Amino acid sequence: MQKFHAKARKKMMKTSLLYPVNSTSRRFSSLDGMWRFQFDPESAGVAANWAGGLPDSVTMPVPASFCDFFTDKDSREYTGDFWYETDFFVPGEWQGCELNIRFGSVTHRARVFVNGTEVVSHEGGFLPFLAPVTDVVNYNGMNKLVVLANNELNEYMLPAGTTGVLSNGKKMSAPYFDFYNYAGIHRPVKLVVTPKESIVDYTVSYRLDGADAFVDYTVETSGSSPVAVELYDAEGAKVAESAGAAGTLTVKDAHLWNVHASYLYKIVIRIVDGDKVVDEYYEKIGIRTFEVKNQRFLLNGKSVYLRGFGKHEDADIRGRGLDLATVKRDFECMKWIGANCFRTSHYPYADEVYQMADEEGFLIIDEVPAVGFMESTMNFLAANQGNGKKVGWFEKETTPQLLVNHKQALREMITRDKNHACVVAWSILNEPQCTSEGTEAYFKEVFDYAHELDVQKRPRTYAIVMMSLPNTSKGWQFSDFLSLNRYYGWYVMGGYQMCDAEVGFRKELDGWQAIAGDRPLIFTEYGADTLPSEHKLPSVMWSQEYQDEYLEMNHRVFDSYDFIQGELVWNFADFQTTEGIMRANGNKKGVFTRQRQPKDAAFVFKARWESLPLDYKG
Ligand code: BDP
Repeated sequence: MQKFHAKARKKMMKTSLLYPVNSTSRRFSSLDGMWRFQFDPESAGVAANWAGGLPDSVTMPVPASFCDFFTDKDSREYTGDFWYETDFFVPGEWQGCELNIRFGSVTHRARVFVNGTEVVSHEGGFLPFLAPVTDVVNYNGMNKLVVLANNELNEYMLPAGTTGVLSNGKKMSAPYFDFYNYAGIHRPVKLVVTPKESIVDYTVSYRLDGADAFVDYTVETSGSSPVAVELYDAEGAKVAESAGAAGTLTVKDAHLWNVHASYLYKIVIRIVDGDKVVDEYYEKIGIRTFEVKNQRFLLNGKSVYLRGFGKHEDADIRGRGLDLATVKRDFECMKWIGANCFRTSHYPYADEVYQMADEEGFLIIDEVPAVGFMESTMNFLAANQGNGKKVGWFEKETTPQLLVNHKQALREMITRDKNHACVVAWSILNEPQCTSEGTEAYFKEVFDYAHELDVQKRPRTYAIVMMSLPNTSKGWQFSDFLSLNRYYGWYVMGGYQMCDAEVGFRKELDGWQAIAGDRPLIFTEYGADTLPSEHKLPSVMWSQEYQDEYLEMNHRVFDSYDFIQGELVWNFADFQTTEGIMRANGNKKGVFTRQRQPKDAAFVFKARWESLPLDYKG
């Protein structure tokens, strides 16, 4: 692997993660399309000056995972360095502006070269970053953009895993997580043009007062010229304005954003110089409050019972690459079935997913890629992984670097997603090993950091793994609400033992109820692998009938505990994983198939979720 290090930025200006828009002062152009691509198994490309152009490339669409296009196994499973290349034109009239190339995500790490000069490197495969190119592009001419990426896994990155070498000398990633290690330029690439003095970031938070609302805002700019802010309603009428980089917009008779009843205002932010507009940015925002109180989730002060899914960004052929058609279909399926919430398991999704959730009135529990933090033979179900040693995950020599990467991911996720109405909670980890001594210090650090970063102080949680119990887990105390991943009736006491599973499940829940205090509890995972081809009467595990019976038992249990305030089934759709004896060409716990068609269980959910009032158990 060639060196991937966080390059010292030439300018110490904070990177802007604002979603690109065109406005009176801003331009962006898409660089998506058919790029060129080459594997670099020897990590020889930097020394051989591939930054100046790839010597022997194939075509490759962007955005997409590279893996599933190939028809040979070595290419699909390729682990190591790989390169992308394209050319782009920069108009002469952009001279004097700031130019950045925004990558929605490159998995898992990238170094970016423009016209042979390295402009940025970035660690982390699920969040955007900017490559500053103002000083390296040819104006009124063509430019070469080359990206060196790498998909190796290690124990101090998010998500965690290892990289081994096969007997044929090929590197192979071994994820400690249960989704395929898809890699590539996964999200849109845009050339973003802003004025020299520009809006870098803004933050909103809300207070409700009877029928009125107060929108408290702050704006960060790269200069010192005055800032003006306006708010427009959905019909385009101006409803509030304010001057200054921090202030309050007062909205009379505010139309609140709600579940399945979205209402979006448009915030317009300007840097002004007398009559002149120096920079202008705008975005849609929804006015709402969200809090945890007395074992309830309160949206705009009213109780809401969460129902929906843990999801993945995963589909045929394109892998984890953004595909707006799949995003659209997913939302239509989720509306049809009566869901109101999903967790972005196990990583932050593409910007466009949150925009859609804002528009459709869905609640999101936003998760950083802190998954695979578990040292055990379960890493992850495949026989060749994990060394069986029981070492606390947060007491390893890799922990300090892991913490740095974890905080970076939290910072980037919260910076990017904080203004979305749909984002109501942060999930700080998924199924960490959290029973050993080092847990508390690590958890305190990341949970406090999320709180510090979020002006809205959204509730924080993490998904608690099976066998991590109230009396053994050292992590749950940091959560504002409890999130359990539980598989009673599947991994534990499945099939004919279903009655024992129910007894065991209730016993465990009694324990959580005793310690929960004001915290509500939700299920961030429960589910059973189900092959859409299999029917069996009476049921057996893997049949559609069994999935229905499993769900019936789980829901009976949920309904008998008042403090259970949400059910996010695992998973929305079948998804690809590493191959192995525990997985039948992927994880089949989907309520929908990978092609987004319903299994029988989808009708069980539709009947249930449509019959439960929004404020069920409120
Ligand atoms: C949990 C993980 C999830 C897996 C799921 C399963 O959080 O990523 O896909 O279980 O086993 O351990 O299906």
